[in-house]
Amino acid sequence: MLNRRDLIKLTAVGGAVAAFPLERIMGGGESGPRVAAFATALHIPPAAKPVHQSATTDFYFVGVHEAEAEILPGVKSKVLTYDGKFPGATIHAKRGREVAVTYVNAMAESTVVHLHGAHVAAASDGHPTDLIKSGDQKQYRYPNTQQAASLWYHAHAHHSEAEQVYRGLAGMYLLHDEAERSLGLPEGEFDVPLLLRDVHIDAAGKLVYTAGGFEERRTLLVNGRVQPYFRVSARKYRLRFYNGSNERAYRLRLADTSSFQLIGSDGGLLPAPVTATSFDLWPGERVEAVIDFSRYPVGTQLVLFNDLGDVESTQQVMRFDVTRTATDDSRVPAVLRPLQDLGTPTVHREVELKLDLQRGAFVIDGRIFDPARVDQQIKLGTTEIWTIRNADTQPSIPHNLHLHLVQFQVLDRNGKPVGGHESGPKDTVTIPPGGNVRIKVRFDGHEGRYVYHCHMLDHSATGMMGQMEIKR
Ligand SMILES: [Cu+2]
Repeated sequence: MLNRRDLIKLTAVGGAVAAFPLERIMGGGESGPRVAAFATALHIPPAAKPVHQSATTDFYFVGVHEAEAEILPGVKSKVLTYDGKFPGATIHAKRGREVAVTYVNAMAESTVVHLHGAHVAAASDGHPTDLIKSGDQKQYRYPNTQQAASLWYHAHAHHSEAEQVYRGLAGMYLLHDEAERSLGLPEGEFDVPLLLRDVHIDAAGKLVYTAGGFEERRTLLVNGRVQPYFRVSARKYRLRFYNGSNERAYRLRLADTSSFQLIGSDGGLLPAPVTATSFDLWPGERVEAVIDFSRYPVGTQLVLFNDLGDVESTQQVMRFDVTRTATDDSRVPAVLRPLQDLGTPTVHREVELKLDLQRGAFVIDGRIFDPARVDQQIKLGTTEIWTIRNADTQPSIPHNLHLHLVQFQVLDRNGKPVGGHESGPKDTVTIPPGGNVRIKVRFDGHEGRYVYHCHMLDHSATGMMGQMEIKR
């Protein structure tokens, strides 16, 4: 990662005049308060309750407003929330049954809500310029025609998405289906979503947001609480890891480096479970793992480590405390869900991600996002290969591209096939500095304008976003 000194050096060498101060993009180095790790129980966001259910649709009504949350024990923090909850309530959807959510914006600023990973009509996608202004409301309709997946909803108004998500506007959305249920995976209380993120919080509980200030965000939260402990039974759990951080990547492993099974990715189940001892989780990504705690005696405490952290507060994510024995009739079958056949690619595109030091913005193909411009004209029903290049070697900056509307397949990274959770359906993929990734993607089902952008939200907020228009 780039440090401040490198950047100052670069800026001096390039003689660049930044429209957006670079120290605001790249951040500084101070740290937040030290809070004792594992002092708080894991919080599991409540299930959202529909206000009405018709024959076809579950209706939800959600206020978007400022509220207080207890992030540091005994301290109230001002946050932005969906219905006062940090993070938002978890929406449970069933494949084939529509969900309609009306968001009422009671904040002073505009917002947009995007359901990340969802296959939805453009009018409900949460385009970054499709604003819900202060005092207004908007209903989004989600058809839930895609396979079961760990989706999430979050703020997406252009320029303010990074700060609004940072301040709390994010929640999880679990789409279930019968095919998945029939597999016998752990379910109910043994199926647990875990939203990981970092924050820069001062001793008074104030969330400090500086665009690009990732180096100062040295407190890790899981479902809104600092480094919690989670009391588990000695049995299998399905854990759905979400990376809701603006910029931080995680390399997660158990303290004893024992193995577990990866079963899912952004867009749902992998074709088959993959045994692993660690996995990487980049902003916007989801990884599902089944961990079997039955191999541990009651009384065991097992820390989940982030090997990309550099101090204790960013290395220790949470702790599993095995507190009781349990029966377990769940299983992880050898076959989960075959990958969808995306067809034969007929179009090849290239996309380049880069920091533009002259303009002080992150750009795609040399351009800052402009909603009036269409960057990719796409014919409905085509299968394409996109080669995504990350040109940021000096300074060295990772990026991770997210495409709205679709789930794609990652063909290779720097010419080598990918594995692990990247063998499943994906909507967000990381591209290392100087590297390239090829994806295969089919544009089907919906026409209209959608965006693709870096999911390091501090990057997209400056303009690292493009627009694709899908037409018949
Ligand atoms: Cu980026």
